Amino acid sequence: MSYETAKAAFADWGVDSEAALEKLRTIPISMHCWQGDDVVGFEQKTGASGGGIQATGNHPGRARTPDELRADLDFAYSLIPGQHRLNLHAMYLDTDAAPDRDEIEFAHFAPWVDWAKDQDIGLDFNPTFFAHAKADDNLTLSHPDQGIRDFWIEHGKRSRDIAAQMGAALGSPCVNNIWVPDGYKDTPIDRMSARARLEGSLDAMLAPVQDKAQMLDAVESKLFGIGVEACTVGSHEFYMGYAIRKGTLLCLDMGHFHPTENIADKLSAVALSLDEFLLHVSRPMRWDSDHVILLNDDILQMAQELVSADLLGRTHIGLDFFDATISRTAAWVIGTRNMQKALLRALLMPVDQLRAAENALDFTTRFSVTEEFKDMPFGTVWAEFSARADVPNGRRLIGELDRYQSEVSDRD
Ligand code: RNT
Ligand code: ZN
Repeated sequence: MSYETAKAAFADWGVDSEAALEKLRTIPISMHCWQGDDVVGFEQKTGASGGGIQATGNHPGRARTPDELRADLDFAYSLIPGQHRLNLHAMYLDTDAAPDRDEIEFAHFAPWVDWAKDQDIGLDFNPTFFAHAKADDNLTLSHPDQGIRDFWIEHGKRSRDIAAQMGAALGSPCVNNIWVPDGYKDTPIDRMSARARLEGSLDAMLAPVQDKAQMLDAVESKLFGIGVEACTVGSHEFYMGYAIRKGTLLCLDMGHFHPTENIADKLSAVALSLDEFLLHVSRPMRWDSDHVILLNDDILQMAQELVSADLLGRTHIGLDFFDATISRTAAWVIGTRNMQKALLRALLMPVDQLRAAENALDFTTRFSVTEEFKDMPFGTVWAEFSARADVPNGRRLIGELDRYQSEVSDRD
């Protein structure tokens, strides 16, 4: 089918496919650096990431150096239509110095900023509160020991400064997302004190005022992690309250809720109390397994909610998955494109018609239009979108992914 035919088919439903393409072009997706190297980072140490998160698999091609990771990213971005962002973690510093977490500085990330400038890519940032001797007990900002808390508070403050400098250098606010693994394997006796300590540490970290044109603070909740099954100190209720009181962004990770909870449903609920959010788009399978996102119902519903509730302007879309059993660059490319495809489908829905039906309690029309729309030629519009961006699809795309994977397969 030609794009013109598809365009006419959508127009028949009152949907403007040109407007959808134009809108999609402007939506940046923050691609996470950690899919490229299984959440290892470039500190002078090796080993598991800890903190209850785990990349599994040993597919060849893991990026071992910042240069390899940037090469992999350049390749991935070349196959993703549009202009996107990179989400860096503090442990991905690029320097010969070996600063501890409480010693990191903007200079340690300068090569990333230079690269981002060259590629016209915005940067987001994360302090790293795991994979460190002082986080071995899965307690950081809520640790009973003031000295350990202070160490992590300093790391968090420095991360905020680095994020602000990145935002200033690139002319685009850098979202600095705070996630700590803190929790207990077995039922704690004093959750209250742990949460009060976390709150106190966050207050200290967030006390220095930063310019919102340069950086935005976000906080990420979690239900449980491996090793902290009984209690996560920074639970959803904890951070929702905190974000509302302090005016930070709230980060909703799709893997951080009970599997039957629907993140798409949460967006409008929190949107009434918060200005902006960060999404960690992920795919939990039975637990927070961080599988690569598919173009499945969860992602489609999320995209639809962002469009129909008019939340795109208040939402920073970040990805958070890591699979080491498949080509890491293919995971990035296919996962990020899936997010874009979901947004495109949402932008091509006859939202006004569906809303009018719902308001008139005509649930039959809402049902039948939604189902009939599943046969619309979304793929043809996507092909047009990628063709305009000079990005391949289908067998050509897979050929490119295979070619690059075979080039990096002799690493390690
Ligand atoms: C962990 C959180 C967190 C991490 C990254 C690496 O459960 O989802 O966002 O995945 O910070
Ligand atoms: Zn996350």
